[in-house]
Amino acid sequence: MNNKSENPAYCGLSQAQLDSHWMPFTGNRQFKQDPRLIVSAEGKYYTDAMGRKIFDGLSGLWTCGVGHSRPEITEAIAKQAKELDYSPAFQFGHPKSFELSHRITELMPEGLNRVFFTGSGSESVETALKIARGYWRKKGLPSKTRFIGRAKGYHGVNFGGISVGGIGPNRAIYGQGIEAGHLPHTMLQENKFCKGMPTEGAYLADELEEMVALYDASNIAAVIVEPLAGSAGVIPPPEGYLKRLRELCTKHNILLIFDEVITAFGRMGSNTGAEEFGAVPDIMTTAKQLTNGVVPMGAVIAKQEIYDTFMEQGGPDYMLELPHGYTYSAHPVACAAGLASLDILEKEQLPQRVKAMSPQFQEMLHSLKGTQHITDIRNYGFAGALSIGARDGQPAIRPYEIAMKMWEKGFYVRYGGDTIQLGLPFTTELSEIDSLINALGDSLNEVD
Ligand code: PXG
Repeated sequence: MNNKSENPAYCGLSQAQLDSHWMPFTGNRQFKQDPRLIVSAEGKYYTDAMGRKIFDGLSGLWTCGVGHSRPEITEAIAKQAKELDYSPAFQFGHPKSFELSHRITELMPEGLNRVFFTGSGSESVETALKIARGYWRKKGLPSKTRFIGRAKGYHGVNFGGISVGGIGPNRAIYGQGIEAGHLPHTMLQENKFCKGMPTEGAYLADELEEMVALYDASNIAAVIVEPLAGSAGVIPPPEGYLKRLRELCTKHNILLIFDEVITAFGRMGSNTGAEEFGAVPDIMTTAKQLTNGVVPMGAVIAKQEIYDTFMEQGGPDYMLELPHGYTYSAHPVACAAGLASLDILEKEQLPQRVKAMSPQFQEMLHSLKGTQHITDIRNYGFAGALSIGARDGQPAIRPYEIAMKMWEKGFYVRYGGDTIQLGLPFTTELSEIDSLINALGDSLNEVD
């Protein structure tokens, strides 16, 4: 059976078992030669196959801010699975979806009060784009179909999301997408090593005027941006940028969508990025921290006027108003996880904790300035990233090597493109930030 079970790192898996799983966004060939298997998690730490404790420096994939295996969440989902494991998502309901949607609206900026459930961030993005196009049709403006995204944006992996997304390699091999234009990104040379929000760059929002000149507002449905770009390597918005974008969208009758899959529910030190950065979108997409990553779930939150437009134009009452939805929309077990997770966030005042501790995280992260290979450092709330210089023209090699050094030292950090990313659990202590930053400094020095 070609069993590698004599090596505990393989958890008794055969090569055939390893090969059978085509892993997402993973170097499959490398991984299967040297698997990094995680077998359990508690609080801020994973345990790997060798029994080593590993600090979760990205809160899973920006998902698990309140910590792993929280009994409040695991008990809620066990109870829910026993009581009502699944109920049909279409034409029937269960109480928890209404409790959770109302709960979510309480955390939203004023006016965002209609919640559509999905199964992931990518599905939230597709849902938001479809709502935007449908909305304009219902308003009698059917030519408003084009979307404007932004360079370096990440909006998941489905066709709408990669079309508005601005990360080249995620689109390169997939051919024709949907019609989209892209604003420039906001990573300016003069903002390098800036702490928190850069002061320069609000003017970049004015590029929307160029898009309007090019496509005409009568053909543009919506602008979609992450308030803080996450996957591209934690790019905080320049001061005033999002407010300017909001004003321009209003001026030209274009919907504004904030993709808050990473920024909603605490990571910025507020309930949402919209709240933190002082600009309210027409539609917001969320996922990840909504259930603390325990059960897949996303939510799209729309302004009431958008919902009302669909209701008013919905035909007879027995007809559905939005021909869209997922088998797992508002899954009862996900709703139970969401309610328990948001309870913890509120009871333990975790967004407030993130806000209070982020200046210390910022100082410790920026203390790495001057360490070899670092070309930029960016941060906001409990999100931070290092840009790493290329070796022999290859930008991705050093981040990979640094992340592997970190893994050996007992720290999980994310590497992608030319960056190393940190997304601390919301309960992280100063001593843990200190150890993490020290290990990062050592790892950077150990890499050629
Ligand atoms: N929008 C944004 C802003 C995201 O960050 C998605 C949509 C898609 O979500 P799903 O649930 O379909 O994966 C995301 C996901 C990283 C990293 O390393 C980021 C994401 C996923 C995995 C890794 O920054 N973001």
